[in-house]
Amino acid sequence: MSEQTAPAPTFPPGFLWGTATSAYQIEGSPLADGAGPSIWHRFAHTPGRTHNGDTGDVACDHYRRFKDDVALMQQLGLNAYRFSVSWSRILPAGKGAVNPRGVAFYDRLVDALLERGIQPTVTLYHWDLPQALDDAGGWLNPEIASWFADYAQVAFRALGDRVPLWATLNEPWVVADGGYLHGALAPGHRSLVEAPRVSHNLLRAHGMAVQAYRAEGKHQIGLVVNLEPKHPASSSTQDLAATRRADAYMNRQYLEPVLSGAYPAELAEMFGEAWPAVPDADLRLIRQPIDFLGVNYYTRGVTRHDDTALPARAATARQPQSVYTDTGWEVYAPGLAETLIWVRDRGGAGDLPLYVTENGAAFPDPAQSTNGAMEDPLRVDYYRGHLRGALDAIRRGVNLRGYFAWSLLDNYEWSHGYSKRFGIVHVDFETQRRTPKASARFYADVVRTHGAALFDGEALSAPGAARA
Ligand code: IFM
Repeated sequence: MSEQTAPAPTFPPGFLWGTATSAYQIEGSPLADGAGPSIWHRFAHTPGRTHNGDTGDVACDHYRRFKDDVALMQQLGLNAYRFSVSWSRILPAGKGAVNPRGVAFYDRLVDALLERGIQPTVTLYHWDLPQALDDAGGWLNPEIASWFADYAQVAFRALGDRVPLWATLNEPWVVADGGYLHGALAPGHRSLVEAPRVSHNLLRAHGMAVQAYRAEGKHQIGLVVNLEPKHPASSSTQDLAATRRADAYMNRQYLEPVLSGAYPAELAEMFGEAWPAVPDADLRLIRQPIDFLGVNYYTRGVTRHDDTALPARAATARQPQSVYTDTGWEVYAPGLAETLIWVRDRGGAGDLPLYVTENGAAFPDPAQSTNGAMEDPLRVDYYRGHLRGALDAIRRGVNLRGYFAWSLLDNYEWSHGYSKRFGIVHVDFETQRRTPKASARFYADVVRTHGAALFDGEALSAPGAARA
């Protein structure tokens, strides 16, 4: 086919263009104005748990600088923002008395966003469980489903008149795997028995919060999962079986109960005696109709058999030809479209609206150029590749409604502390100065041109030809 000028490739009207953050990673002031401590407060203050002993005590000081950060979003031309509410800011003990000053912070944030034409999108749980609830068993206590629904109801009543899109949980797989199986994340447990129980309680909590939303809410509610296409490292029977297990463990463990009402059969085999009995009533609770699915996509997993890597007996094989991020993740842009299409066709989502609720990369600090601009070419390439992937998925009929870059700001990357920078805006943690990187300027261009800037400098092939 000959090269010729084609109409600019565009994203659909009404597409949400945003960035995503989470409370503990950016807010700072964790105990201000009557807030209670969260498990991350305790974990980060426990010696030896985080890189360099870093905590979220100050983070990006967003709690006090949120207006400047919202102004920055507007300067970048963004029309949406995904953030999380800190449960223990608004319910210091996790349940019971509401802290009006905590609620007031999110009120002000939502109003500031709306004043600048930016749609707020709230995640109710992004890993910062109130410490008081952890002291009562946390995600291991089945009562947590109703504690979560009660907290969700407080948030819906306070913000639901202005927030049209709600997510219950962010990345339940990471909560269970990182927090209860491997212990790298709060609360730092290491137990094969606890992990599936926690996953199940997370899903029950999701179901009860969706029910609470139906009783109160006027708009849309969904779940955010992190997904990775699992590709076999070889065609050996062992690697193929490990790939199926890894897929069931990471990708299907949450999607199938929520969308289809059953756990993948592989899980019971994988966990053996650690797998809990699952009452049918729980599965019915978990399978509440949702309005959208949020997909966090970062990388793929080329998978090989490894008996020592429980529970899936699967490990990720390094690809010598690939670029890797600072968190050790392979850059694999085709995986975004592959994941979205998989979710639609085989993950059970069908035509459910999808959002890319996180996508981004940590690379070392960008160099400061003479004119003060921050150059981060690897991150620009990452976004170019993945945004082309998002467009490719839309062309292939995926009902994709929005994209959120992770993250607006360099921030607190959990147990890595401040050593991994995911921001499109650089943060000097000494001064709190924000400086947009080249990736922020690139993203702003993509948003302004509805995608055409993804192909700048390239001859576009004829309409209908694949460009991604
Ligand atoms: O920083 C995290 C975020 O909290 C959840 N998703 C992945 C990001 C990068 O690791």
